[in-house]
Amino acid sequence: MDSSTTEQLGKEVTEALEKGDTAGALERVKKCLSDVENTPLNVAITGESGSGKSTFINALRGLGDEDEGSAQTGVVETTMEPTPYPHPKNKSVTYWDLPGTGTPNFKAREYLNKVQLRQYDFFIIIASERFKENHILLAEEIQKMNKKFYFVRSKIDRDLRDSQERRPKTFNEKELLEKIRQDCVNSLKVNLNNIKSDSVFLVSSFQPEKFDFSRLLKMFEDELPSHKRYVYLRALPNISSQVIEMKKQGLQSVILLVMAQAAVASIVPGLSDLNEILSLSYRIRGYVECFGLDEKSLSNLEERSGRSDLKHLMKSPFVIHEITSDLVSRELKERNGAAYMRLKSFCNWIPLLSAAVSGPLSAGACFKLLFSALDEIAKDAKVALEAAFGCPE
Ligand SMILES: Nc1nc2c(ncn2[C@@H]2O[C@H](COP(=O)(O)OP(=O)(O)O)[C@@H](O)[C@H]2O)c(=O)[nH]1
Ligand SMILES: [Mg+2]
Repeated sequence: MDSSTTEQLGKEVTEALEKGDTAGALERVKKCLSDVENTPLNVAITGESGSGKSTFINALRGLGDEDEGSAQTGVVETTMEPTPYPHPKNKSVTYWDLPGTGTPNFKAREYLNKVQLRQYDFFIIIASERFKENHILLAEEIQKMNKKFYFVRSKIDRDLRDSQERRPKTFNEKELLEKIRQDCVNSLKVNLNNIKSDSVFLVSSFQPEKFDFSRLLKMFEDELPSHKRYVYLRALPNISSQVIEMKKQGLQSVILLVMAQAAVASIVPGLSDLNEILSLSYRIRGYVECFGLDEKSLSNLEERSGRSDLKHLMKSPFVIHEITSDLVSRELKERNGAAYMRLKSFCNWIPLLSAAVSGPLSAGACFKLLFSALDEIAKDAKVALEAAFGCPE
């Protein structure tokens, strides 16, 4: 969310409030929130058949090969149409598996027309070996259309394993990675002279917590237009502390809008239960799912990592217990102390004062609850990740 969005919103809400149109002001905030949360993001993944596109898409969606809704991998591509894979928990984000680029007489322009280049926000060009002429032709055409592309060199785990098996005495992981990176850059440099060594990302979709996967995700974030950032961040796989932190900050930026909604709602006559208006339980449940700490995701993580104790390491009540509105109300009270209780009973006692007194306090209380819940859920996510895979940065 950028400052022009919030400035524009501030102006509209002020205008509505000056006219005494509190319901209208509330509508504006709600619409802004809904726009931020539902902006579509379409990412295209292209490369030769067999290069690892489908597996990479699964990794981006936080799915393993056998998970429900995962893209089929290791199969010969038969379709010539782009296949959409919506994010399992975030329907605004869609990854598109584009048809293979490896055909002889490949025509980049025709290919891009066929797959409707315009609908994508950016492109990922994957190769499991060196980049070839077709990849470069594609990149040049994408560049002409003023769209961004990123080069991903996949299956790095396989390169490392092969080399270690064949040359166990001289094997040096760092040197090998550097060599692969340089090879890729050299093959691209022939035509794309602004390619730098950090423009190629070495990834393993089997071990996204390693190599350049996190750096790639950070690069997308840095280069996305700000109105698309929130949906993007929400959809990220929880592969490293860095990604979890990025995600937390993205989610925090929207709490400010929720807070604005709470503040406006508190002066709209007749609205009093902010917990309900702001769908606090729903939001906090969203955080837990977003960080992969819901029952099912945690079980999956335990299975993948061979650790059976991850659930016991969790501290947030929202991760440990089912998130009911009772739990949320209890936490709201606990986290905001006795003052909240006193004012609340005061408001019940004099209904006319309800909006004036409980409003701002409740808005503040809801804000505090969302902020602290997000913070502790993100912390639990880091603990789970660290326990599962060591300590990926
Ligand atoms: N070792 C390793 N194998 C991979 C990786 N990504 C994909 N593969 C394997 O490469 C084969 C082709 O992958 P797939 O995703 O179906 O490629 P696509 O045809 O481009 O969609 C499958 O057997 C995958 O399991 C990876 O990061 N590491
Ligand atoms: Mg495929």
